Amino acid sequence: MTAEQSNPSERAAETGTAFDAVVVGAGFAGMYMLHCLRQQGLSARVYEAGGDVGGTWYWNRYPGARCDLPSMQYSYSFSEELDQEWSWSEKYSPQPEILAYASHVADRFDLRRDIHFDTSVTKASFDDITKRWTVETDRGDQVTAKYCIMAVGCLSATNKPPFEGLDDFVGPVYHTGEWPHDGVDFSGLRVGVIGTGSSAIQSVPIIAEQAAQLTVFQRTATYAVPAWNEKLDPEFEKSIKDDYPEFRAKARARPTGVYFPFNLEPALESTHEERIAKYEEFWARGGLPFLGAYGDLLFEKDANDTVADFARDKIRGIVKDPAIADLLCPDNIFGCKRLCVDSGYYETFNQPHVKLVDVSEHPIERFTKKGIVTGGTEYEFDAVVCATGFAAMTGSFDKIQITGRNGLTLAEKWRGGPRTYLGLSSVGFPNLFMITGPGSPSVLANMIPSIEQHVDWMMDCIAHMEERGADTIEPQLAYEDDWVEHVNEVSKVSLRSTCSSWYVGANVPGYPRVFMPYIGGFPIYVNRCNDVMTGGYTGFDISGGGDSNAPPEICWTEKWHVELDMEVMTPAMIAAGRVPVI
Ligand code: N01
Repeated sequence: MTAEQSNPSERAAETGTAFDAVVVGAGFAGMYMLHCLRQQGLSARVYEAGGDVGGTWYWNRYPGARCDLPSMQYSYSFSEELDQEWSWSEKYSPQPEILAYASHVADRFDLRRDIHFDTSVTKASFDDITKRWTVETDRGDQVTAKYCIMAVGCLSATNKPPFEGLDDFVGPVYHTGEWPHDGVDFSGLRVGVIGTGSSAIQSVPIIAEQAAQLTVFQRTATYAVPAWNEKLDPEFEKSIKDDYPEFRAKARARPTGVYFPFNLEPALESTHEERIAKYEEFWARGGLPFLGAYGDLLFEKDANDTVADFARDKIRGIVKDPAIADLLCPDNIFGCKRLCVDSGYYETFNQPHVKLVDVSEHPIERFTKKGIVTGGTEYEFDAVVCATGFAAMTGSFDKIQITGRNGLTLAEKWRGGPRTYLGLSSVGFPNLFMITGPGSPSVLANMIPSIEQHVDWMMDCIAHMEERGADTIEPQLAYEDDWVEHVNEVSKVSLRSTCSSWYVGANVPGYPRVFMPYIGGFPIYVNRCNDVMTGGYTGFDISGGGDSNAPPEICWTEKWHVELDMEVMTPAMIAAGRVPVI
């Protein structure tokens, strides 16, 4: 094969270790980024810590793991052919199927040849003279690239509380986010589960089916709405596929990037009877859309109280032992922590071999050889599952020593909380892009369109840079400060900012409490990104290449020219930052 025939990545590899772009992570973000870089004829190397593609879906193989957004929407939209050829088996597809989808995408677009698996990036450093990033890995690779793209995921760095005596425990300890690939058979075992977030809510009913005894340690009770998952109806699938682009466009115009029924009316303007009827209607639909029963649930405490009462009544209606039901009833804001979607979670506690232990007042003291001690009691186990979540949004960045201009590290810069311009990049780190970084809608929107929008924006930006022969792009401090302030201000409007959730970093001891994702609504954010781009990258300094901040001539992301769906937003709501994001 001649040099002309080989692809750009191969040419770079042949000539050394210099790439146009290095991408960290081969989950849905890194995969799409690689595909787009190739489309633009750029050379790229992707590093992935896992043994294959899929990111979060590669690691989170715990029993019951599945998507809690409809699979017809939680999927890539960039290829009409891909949309048409892939079929989901269920409304909310299970983890193995989502991983199979990622694998199919990797095969279909021949992605794996530019991905180095089982390789973790340890360092990324910017050289102000060469204007390039040097990226190092735990396998001794050292490569350089003009662009460094962090596709590290928002919920990837596992949170493992440093329980005293953990190593003394003789049985296995699993984390839901690092589940063994061969699965775990809990048959006949005494199992302890720590945590009651989404991962526990999904896994507890399945573990209970196998285990001889199951004990769940609950620090904070959790609201969960039934999934009512079901096989995907072929007629429904066909109706979507008949005009998938139109359906995707409708979803992009919604505050969460997900299309489902939404009622804008305020709960407080309905009577008690009307509210109960509405909640029953939305409960029967199930899942996260339940939060769309009324438009003010996440903004007015009195409105939230009505839905919280309804949910508690549901728990009490399911759980037979009133004392256990009381323990399972949360007393905090409904939907303040991320709402969970369940299939038989509360019902599990009606089984005689399942126990609930409240550790809200008496935290887990320590592990022993035989089990866990709390409140002066030792609980004996054969195996323990930590469903203790993630160091969200910033944890994956923390794992890499990222050094920008003048030796500034990202960890130092973010010590008081993440600081970005639009969640895309950060002052002091030229040409470093973050896919769904803190300060973008990310975890408060459908992750896959969020990823696609970021990647498309970055590709437009890179094309603009390359056309002009520019060297670097970096946000201006004033714009970054304004954006951080805006993200913070908008979050205060929502009740979501008021509780100890992973959205604010409260689940990891020592983390600063800052509301990290942008809660102002996906399409509003998208339009802001568009305005920045069409304004000639307003708020960014572009160095080299003449008049680099001139408005760009090309913009191949037409699909992101989103008209807001005003059926679910009003101008007054937008002005007040009260856009309902579930
Ligand atoms: O983690 P979590 P997760 N002692 O942080 C408890 C996404 N996801 O993995 O609430 C005792 O929600 C902690 O208690 P508290 C989704 O976005 C999606 O379940 O901090 N308990 C909490 O109960 C989700 O929100 C799906 O008081 C301790 C639990 O551990 C996000 O990932 C499925 C403790 C952690 O809950 C994270 O979910 C799964 C300690 N020392 C996950 N430390 C889908 O369906 C922590 N806890 C798509």
